[in-house]
This record gives sequence, C-alpha cells and structure tokens, in this order.
Amino acid sequence: MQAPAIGWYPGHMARAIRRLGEDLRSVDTVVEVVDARLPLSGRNPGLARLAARKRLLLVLTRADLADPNATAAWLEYFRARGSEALAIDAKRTSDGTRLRANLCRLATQRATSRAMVVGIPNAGKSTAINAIAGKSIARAENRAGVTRAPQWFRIASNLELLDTAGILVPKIDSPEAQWKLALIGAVPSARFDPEDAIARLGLWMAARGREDAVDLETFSQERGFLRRGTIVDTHNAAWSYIKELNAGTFGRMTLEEPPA
Ligand SMILES: Nc1nc2c(ncn2[C@@H]2O[C@H](COP(=O)(O)OP(=O)(O)OP(=O)(O)O)[C@@H](O)[C@H]2O)c(=O)[nH]1
Ligand SMILES: [Mg+2]
Repeated sequence: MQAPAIGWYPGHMARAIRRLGEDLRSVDTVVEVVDARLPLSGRNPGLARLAARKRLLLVLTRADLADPNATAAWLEYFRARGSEALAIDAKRTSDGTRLRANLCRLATQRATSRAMVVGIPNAGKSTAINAIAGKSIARAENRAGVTRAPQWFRIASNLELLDTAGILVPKIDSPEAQWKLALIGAVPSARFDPEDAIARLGLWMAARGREDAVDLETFSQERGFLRRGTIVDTHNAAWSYIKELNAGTFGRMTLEEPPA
C-alpha cells in the first residue's frame, strides 16, 4: 500500500502552495486544523516553515472521536513545545464559541484580525469555520477535496477567516501513517485498499491488547455483508466499518501517542 506524499489533490500542487504563501501575507493568524486522533502524522511538516512569522493556533478537531486522555496528553505535548493548542468537537456549539473567543482575543488588539484556516484534506477546516461562525456558511462533507478554492468569511466586524483547500497533504513516511491517514478520511477512497487498512488496524489494536480488535470476517458476517447469499463481502464491509469508525460507533480511539 504505497502512495506518493504529494499528488492526490487534483490540480496543480505547486501553484496551490504558492497561492497559499501569497494568502499568508494578508493574515496575522494561522489556524491549523488537525484530527485529534492523529495529531502528528495528520500534520503537514512544511506548514511550520510557511507560517513561521504568524501566530499559530493548533486546533485538534474531532475530539469527540478521540480518547480524552490521549487528547489531554497531546495538548500538553504541544503546549510544552510553545504551541497554542486547543481541542474541539466542531459539532458542539460551546466548542465553537470557545474557539471564536480565542481568535477574538487577538482581534481586540487590532482593528480586524484575519486568520487562515489550513490543514490536510478532510481535517475539518470548513466545519471548524462553521463552528466559529455558529452557523453553516462553508461547505463541509466527509470526503477529501470538498473545498476547492480559498474563500473569505466575515465572522464578526473584527474577525475574518479564510477557508482553504486541503492542499497541504500529510507526509506519508511509513505504511503505518498511510493506513491511519486513510482511516481518518485524509486519503481519497480510490487511493487505498479498505480491507488492508482494516486488517492493519485489527493487528494494531490486538498488539495493544484490545479485546475489541476488529476482525473483518466476523464483522462482515455479523452485519450480513454477503454476496449471492453466502460469500462474505469483506470489501463492502470494510467501507462500512470505516464509516462507522468515523461516526463513533465503536467508541473513542486515538491512533498515535505523543513521542516520549
Ligand atoms: N465527529 C466530528 N466530525 C467532524 C468534526 N469536525 C469535522 N467533522 C466532520 O469531518 C468531515 C469533513 O469536514 P470538512 O469541514 O468538510 O473538512 P475540510 O478540512 O474542510 O475538508 P476539505 O475541504 O475537503 O479539505 C465532515 O463530515 C464533518 O462533519 C468534529 O469535531 N467531530
Ligand atoms: Mg473544506
């Protein structure tokens, strides 16, 4: 299961990154959205350099799907390294309000604060903007590549947000990063094998002594994924498992721990 680190996103990556650099000049803040279940592998390693002279606020989103203890450990990890970080469930109004208050803190010192929301594909950038706005203004869907072009949103008289396309792809430097990114929805579905990703997740869970380690064969049978009545349809079952995993059906799970 191999995929290049760059090249999933249709269009011209180099031009898009140049454009991001241009947009950066007009903002004072960068809001980096990253899935709380994969806070390190789910980041683009080049962003820190791109945003070096800006205020950077790291937002761990989908905290509702992540292990709360792991999220607390990750927040501590980032804060200990001097990063401003907070965790949100973007579907909770109170979390959106908290994030907005955080951004407006900076705005009170300036006439208007302009922040750019960045992150890997499907990280939850547009949903975070909707949470901050308290209403649905940016298009959000559960697949990579929904936002195609940068778009400004005026949130308040002193706060403007720029939604961006998920052009900052993560660095896939191991098969482990690949299947984990695939499971959280950061890899387009045509670019990975769902059965392989689930098999690897099952092994990973079993290695951690988890009794709920996924076994695709059993899951397929339990859910009635059969072809012509008898053959187990593990392919469609794998897609179904991934969907349920991201809906929180199997509980909360974080896929990587902070480095010791
Ligand atoms: N459970 C949960 N789902 C979330 C959260 N934030 C975002 N999502 C879901 O994640 C999916 C992707 O969200 P988007 O906001 O479209 O992601 P994006 O980063 O804008 O994606 P692209 O524009 O395609 O790069 C949507 O189905 C959201 O409902 C969260 O905090 N919790
Ligand atoms: Mg988007």
